[in-house]
Amino acid sequence: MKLYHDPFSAPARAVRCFLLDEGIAFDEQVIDLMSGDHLAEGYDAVNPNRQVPVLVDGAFRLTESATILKYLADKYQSPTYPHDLMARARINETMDWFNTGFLFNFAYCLVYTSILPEFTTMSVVSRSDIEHMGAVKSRRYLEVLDRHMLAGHDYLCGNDITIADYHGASLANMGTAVDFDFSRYPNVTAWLARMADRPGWEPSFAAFNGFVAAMRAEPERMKALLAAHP
Ligand SMILES: N[C@@H](CCC(=O)N[C@@H](CS)C(=O)NCC(=O)O)C(=O)O
Repeated sequence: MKLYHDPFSAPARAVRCFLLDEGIAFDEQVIDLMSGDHLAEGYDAVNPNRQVPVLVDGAFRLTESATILKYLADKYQSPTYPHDLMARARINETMDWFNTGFLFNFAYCLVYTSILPEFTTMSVVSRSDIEHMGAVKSRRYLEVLDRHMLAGHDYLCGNDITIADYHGASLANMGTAVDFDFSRYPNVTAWLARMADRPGWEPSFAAFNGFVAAMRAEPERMKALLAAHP
């Protein structure tokens, strides 16, 4: 089984962290997005979307992180994706929630507007509209996450960790790239700290944390570096 990933991809970090936590053996290949490895001839045969992560299991190939997590949890009978109908529906609902509204508003409108060249090079008018949407709408999603989804228990779907936590925490953690202040959301803060204690977290997030530290130390150099990416 082989994982194609880039340590700078949040969905890829979620999958890699899960594989390491579960002690599942896998081969890996870094597809360096900054160098344009995903645009290289031949990578479209691995993933026609030219994205990471990709999981290849024999002749079988998956290209969506949430589906990869579900597949791995089922294949290895992990308790992080229980078979009980309602427990599973709650996990699916949580992952859909992160992949739709949360991802769009928090990642695209709030985080990416500050770091990704596709956004930072936009005209100031359109960019500020998007940033406004990111700030306002993300607040609502984070309140739901904090006051409902994480209220009264340690993980998203109860007191036991599930694949939804790997998926959601990796997406929410992207806020560190823009120094997002989570202190208004104490349950989210505690949950992210809990996830950061997982054994697979440090090896999966180290490179991204290094990038965040470099962004803080040398923002202009890092922005130029990102702007040069293909
Ligand atoms: N829905 C996909 C999203 C994958 C995705 O957006 N990957 C990004 C990195 S975070 C990528 O490979 N981007 C390269 C590109 O789109 O050119 C998933 O959850 O796996």
